[in-house]
Amino acid sequence: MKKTLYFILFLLIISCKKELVVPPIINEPPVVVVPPTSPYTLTTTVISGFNVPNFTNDVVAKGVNLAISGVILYQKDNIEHLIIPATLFYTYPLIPTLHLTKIDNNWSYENSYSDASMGCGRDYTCIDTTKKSWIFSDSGPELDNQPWPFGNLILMKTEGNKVSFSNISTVKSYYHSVSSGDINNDGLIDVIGLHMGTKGNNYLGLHSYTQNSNGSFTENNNIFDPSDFFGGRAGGAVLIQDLYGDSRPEIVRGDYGFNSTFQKPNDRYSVNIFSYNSTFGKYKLDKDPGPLGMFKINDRGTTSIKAADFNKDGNIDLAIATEGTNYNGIEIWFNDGKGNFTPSNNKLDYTFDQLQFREFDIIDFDKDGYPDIILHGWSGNLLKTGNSLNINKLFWKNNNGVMGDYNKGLDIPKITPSYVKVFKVNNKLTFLALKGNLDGTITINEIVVN
Ligand SMILES: [Ca+2]
Ligand SMILES: [Ca+2]
Ligand SMILES: [Ca+2]
Ligand SMILES: [Ca+2]
Repeated sequence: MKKTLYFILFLLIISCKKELVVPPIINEPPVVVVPPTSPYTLTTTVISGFNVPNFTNDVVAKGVNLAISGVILYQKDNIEHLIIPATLFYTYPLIPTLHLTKIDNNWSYENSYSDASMGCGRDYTCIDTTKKSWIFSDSGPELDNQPWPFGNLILMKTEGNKVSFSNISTVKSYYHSVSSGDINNDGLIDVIGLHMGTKGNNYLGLHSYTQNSNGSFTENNNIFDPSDFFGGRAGGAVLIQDLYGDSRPEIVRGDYGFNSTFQKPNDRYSVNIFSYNSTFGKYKLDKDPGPLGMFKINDRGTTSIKAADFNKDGNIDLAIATEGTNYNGIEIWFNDGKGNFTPSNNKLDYTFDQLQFREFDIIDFDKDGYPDIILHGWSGNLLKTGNSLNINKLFWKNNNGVMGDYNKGLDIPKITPSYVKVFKVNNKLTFLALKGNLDGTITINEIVVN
């Protein structure tokens, strides 16, 4: 009897043990291998089979490779447009502007335009973001041992897969910068071209063109007050932007270096802000803060000014790019809300062997609400190492109002373009890395950030 009990107990233990060793049922998820997401998509296309009348392949290549400042990439009606104001800088004849299009994912050469031949397309501004109309500023070529012929402000319109050009300026000038805004408050976008020398009247270095209802432009320099035309003040860049949060935009002019042949040291300033004065019915010099920040050094000249509220205090600030002897950099100037701008410690500076750029764009690339900066670079050992292109160095990230480095994983191997510019295409951050080749072909690298 006792043995039977033990046996039953034994069986119970065994069965318990058996139950214990039954593996639990686990619903394991199916194994999914997630490939690492590349931070970018690179598409390289070589455009061939075209020629620019009267120019040899090597000259076309040179024109493409020096065009940096004036090159634009944009999209309208599912067509991408690449405009290259081919630039030779120092020689005649001027090379025509080139137009390439990307339709159904295929890049092709569209045309060349001798009516938009530029000595150097220095700058551009979009005057109609829907119709995609732009104005380029051309400084003209810098010829050796002869007077410089200067250039024009050139309007470009987009229609289907075509573009057309027309000159809007009345006198040839060394147009170094251009900006757009409604300066006379009639609802039409106007433009101001900043020149560094002109065949006409100087007008503070600022030539204003107001837009007419039929889309043409009329020179209108009486928006300024002649009593503000004093000193030998040169300018390098212009920005039309509402800085005070009222109904009228202000006009900002950035200083350009010191030239003892026509200036006195006390002509040095930094930025001048002209604001609309309703008593005078004109734009008056409103802020003249003197040579502060990087402008303390005499050779510093403004290459580009853009505006955004970098510290998100509700007041629009300035980002000012300057160049000088073996130097290029940007300084952020904060606005106290009354248009008093002060240089901040948010500074970026490079020697030419490190990184060379002239222009930049303000883009909130990480979408955190703080505006960031991306440089348009063409040389320097931080940007180009061996056969790779380190685009990370072009990013200047805003961390809650403090600018700093950023690594977006855009160190791209086996790519040797002449320069890199950033654009928003299809609402995606797109770097355009271009190269003109000696055989007359053009290599287009589109780097879309994922
Ligand atoms: Ca207007
Ligand atoms: Ca204003
Ligand atoms: Ca601010
Ligand atoms: Ca940001």
